[in-house]
Amino acid sequence: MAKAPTKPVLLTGASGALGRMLARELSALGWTLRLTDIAPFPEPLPPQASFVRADLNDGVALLRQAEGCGAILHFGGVSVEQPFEVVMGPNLRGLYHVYEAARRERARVIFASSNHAFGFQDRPRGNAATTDVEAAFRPDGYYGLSKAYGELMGRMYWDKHGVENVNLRTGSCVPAPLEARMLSTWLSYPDLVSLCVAAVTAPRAGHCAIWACSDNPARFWGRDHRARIGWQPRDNAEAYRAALEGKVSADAVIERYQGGAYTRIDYTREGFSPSDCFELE
Ligand code: 15L
Repeated sequence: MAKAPTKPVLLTGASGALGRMLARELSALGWTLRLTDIAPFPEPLPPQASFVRADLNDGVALLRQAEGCGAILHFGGVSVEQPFEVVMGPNLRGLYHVYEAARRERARVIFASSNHAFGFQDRPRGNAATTDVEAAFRPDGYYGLSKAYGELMGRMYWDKHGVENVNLRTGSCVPAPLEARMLSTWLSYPDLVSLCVAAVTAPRAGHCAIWACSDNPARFWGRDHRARIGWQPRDNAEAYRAALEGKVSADAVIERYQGGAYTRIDYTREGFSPSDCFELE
């Protein structure tokens, strides 16, 4: 593993499942962490970590938290599909606050983007990983749309202000896959940790995007910028195949698209059979 960063690293969303896991694992690697979340940190603080409770809507709090930091791991905000009004504050305004703090500190942003920014991309047929890094955003709801906005914000802050950013297009980051779709989308905890380490410590990142799933033979996603930061996942979901491959829904929309069940939430494009509407893409 790379040497610990010389400057502190700010982790937003620290009280969530991924935030707590990252806080524990990165601290064990000797990193100095500033942790923040709107919710209290529910565990004893890891060594060399401090925690401040803050709302992403509070730009001044973010600026204070980021002071002296070399990187911001941005895992905060709404992490599932919600109405626009719920998503807007943390995921749109909050992201602006993160980027302004990064701009002031000349810090790199590692953004927890999501596969749901591409949720209406078709699943590939067979086992071909066909969706490349340049694929069009096809958000499957307001949450996915906020992630597309976040990636585009990274594009703009790199082009205009030279703020480096690595966009992690996260699949399903859970301890073990739970359904057939996750044979494609699963990202193991150890692979997320190594991805964050690579994203923070790579000498140069510019603006780049990584399909953040483990080395799953059934993954949907192809080429990305992982070589730039030197990341290679080690785990894969195949050991779960026998238990999970029958765990599919009976819904043609859910099974057709990469975003799975998120595509069905508030879906009102009725009156088309799936094959009709797909001809008009
Ligand atoms: C995500 O982006 C969500 O944060 C997570 O809760 C899962 O739904 C995951 O995507 C997924 O697609 O499985």
